Amino acid sequence: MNSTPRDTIYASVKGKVDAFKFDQRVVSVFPDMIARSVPGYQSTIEMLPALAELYLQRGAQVYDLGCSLGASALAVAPCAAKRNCKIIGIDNSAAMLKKCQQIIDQYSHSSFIDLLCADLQDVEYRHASMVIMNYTLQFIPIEQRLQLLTKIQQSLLPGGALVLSEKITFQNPKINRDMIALHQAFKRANGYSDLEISRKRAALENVLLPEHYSEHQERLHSAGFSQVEIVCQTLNFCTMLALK
Ligand code: GEK
Repeated sequence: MNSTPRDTIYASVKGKVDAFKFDQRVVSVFPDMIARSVPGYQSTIEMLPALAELYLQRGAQVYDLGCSLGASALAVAPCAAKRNCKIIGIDNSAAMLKKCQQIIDQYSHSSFIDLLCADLQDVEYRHASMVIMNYTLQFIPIEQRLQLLTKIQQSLLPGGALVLSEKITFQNPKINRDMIALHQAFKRANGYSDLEISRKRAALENVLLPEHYSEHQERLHSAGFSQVEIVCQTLNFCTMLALK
């Protein structure tokens, strides 16, 4: 799968579970954690070069919001280099960004990527042709999401696009329960124990706040996006495309 250290953060039975934080402990196992926890993560990253070919405009900026270790930024970097676009990766975890810089420095397109340690809500976005927000909006308090998405929409040039990936919920209670069970089966198949699954769920309670697709769709339209579609979905994780 990958050669990074294995995520065993929630394997221990000891102690109470603290709220999930993107700290050094998470950074050191992050590629393994996200690959084994998020169904469709790899496909989402693999789709980005083709999306970049469609939406990157010469000389415009690309944002990777909640860039973590730079997987999304690196996926669009070859296209950004070709079209002379600057990619700005933003994350508010200093530990993530330090490791992200080390990873990016190993790639030939690293000069096209700048990293910024900041809260997404405090940044002034400008001259963007593509904004990527993969599994990050879910960590922003729900009542602050519209303001952030409106700022992002306003920063996009005509023809610009937002790629938004999120964990989602389902309106029908049985389907919702079944999707959660299928997600747990995915994690179990990837080697997480029932203990690890339940401790991680407790850590993410009130930290990761998923919403139904229709709530995203409505909010994206309220933020000014003209078109909103799902481009791919695996169980309770989906990637939406919103056009200016
Ligand atoms: C990937 N996109 O590999 N401001 C800035 N960063 C934030 C904020 C905030 N308010 N809240 C959370 N983050 C990546 C994966 S992970 C998703 C994204 C996950 C950052 C946080 O520090 C973390 O690095 C990232 O958003 C979310 O494609 O772990 O489920």
